[in-house]
Amino acid sequence: MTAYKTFSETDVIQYVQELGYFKKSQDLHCVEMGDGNLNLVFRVSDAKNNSLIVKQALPYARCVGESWPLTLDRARIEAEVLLEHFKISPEYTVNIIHYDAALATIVMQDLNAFEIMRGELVAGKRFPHVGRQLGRHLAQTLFYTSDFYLSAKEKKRQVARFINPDLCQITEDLFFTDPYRENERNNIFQPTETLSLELRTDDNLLAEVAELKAKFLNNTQALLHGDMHSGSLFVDDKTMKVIDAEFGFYGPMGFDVGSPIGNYLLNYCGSAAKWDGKQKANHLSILKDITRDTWTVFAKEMTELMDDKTQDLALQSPTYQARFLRSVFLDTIGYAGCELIRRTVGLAHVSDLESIQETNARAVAEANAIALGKALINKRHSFVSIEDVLLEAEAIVGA
Ligand code: SR1
Ligand code: MG
Repeated sequence: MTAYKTFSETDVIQYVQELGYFKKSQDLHCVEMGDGNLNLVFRVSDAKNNSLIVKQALPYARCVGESWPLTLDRARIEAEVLLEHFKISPEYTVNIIHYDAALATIVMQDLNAFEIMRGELVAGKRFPHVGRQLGRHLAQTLFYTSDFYLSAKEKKRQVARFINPDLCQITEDLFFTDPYRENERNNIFQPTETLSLELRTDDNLLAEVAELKAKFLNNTQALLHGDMHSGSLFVDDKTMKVIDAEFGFYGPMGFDVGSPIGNYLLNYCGSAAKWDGKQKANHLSILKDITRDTWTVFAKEMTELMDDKTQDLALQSPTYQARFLRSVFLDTIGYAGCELIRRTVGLAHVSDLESIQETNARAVAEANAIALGKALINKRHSFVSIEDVLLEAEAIVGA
């Protein structure tokens, strides 16, 4: 077994040649282009621009440094989650070509014809197909990895295979704990400080967040991607591909459905504060459509799959299935609300808010993200449909 070492660009060229993806005689070009929080990401290409991506996990969190050690097993988890999801939803999942647990490397398809969705949304581009496609991808990947479809024994085997304590702890801390407490990891924009302090004394909010965290800790409903924000989605004008599944584990379905919705709404808050007139109205309208489509397509396909394909006799009860979908809806809205708050006052910020140059506009965007996050968490039990979420966004942020 090859011992772990952190790759340089030269190492990557040698590595892909040894694996046989490029001939040893070929002149290759390699560049490290990772801009995420955790890993190295290399693009290696030949003179004809045939290319591959090599991703390597570092033994620590890249955004913080060696003081935050992190398991290399996340590369195995990422590769295996993406391979499982690819089997179920190949159209919408990046193609993993090879992975090496000891070197913590993954070789994958280069999606260089695509763009990361977050940057595109921040630039005001439109992707009307993404909501429908993501809704379908979520229904398929979550249903086929759940107790509705797998035998109880196989499901337990899969739960064990995808135990991911280090990466889950990041989410447990950054999503549900730190934003509601004093913690040196929090990153608070000065004008937002008063609002962030109010979060810490809101007893009802703290209880609702505790409930969502307990469900995240305990509820092994399906094999989640675990970090389905708009930086994990590659898009072009026709389709989308999901990448970056190192936070994958067996958890509550609503976490994977709520994360992208929280990110569309973060963009909603940012766009409403920095634009006006037609540009603002058109972009907010597209974001509402994507939010609506993600949930409604997910719910429709999940309902059909539960109805047609459920293997477990007890879980075939239509009344149970309707109750189950309602509980996923409530979780989805709650986790979307947590995402709005943690991306505003926690460690990991997003360019949807942070790239706003004008201080007052950014302060308004952040205040709205916190207010909308709180409303989604606190009021979710009174929401009947996704339209209630959109009405709440319009009432707090504008339309
Ligand atoms: C230290 S990791 C910070 C964030 O980046 C990842 O993409 C996850 O969203 C995590 O919470
Ligand atoms: Mg990531």
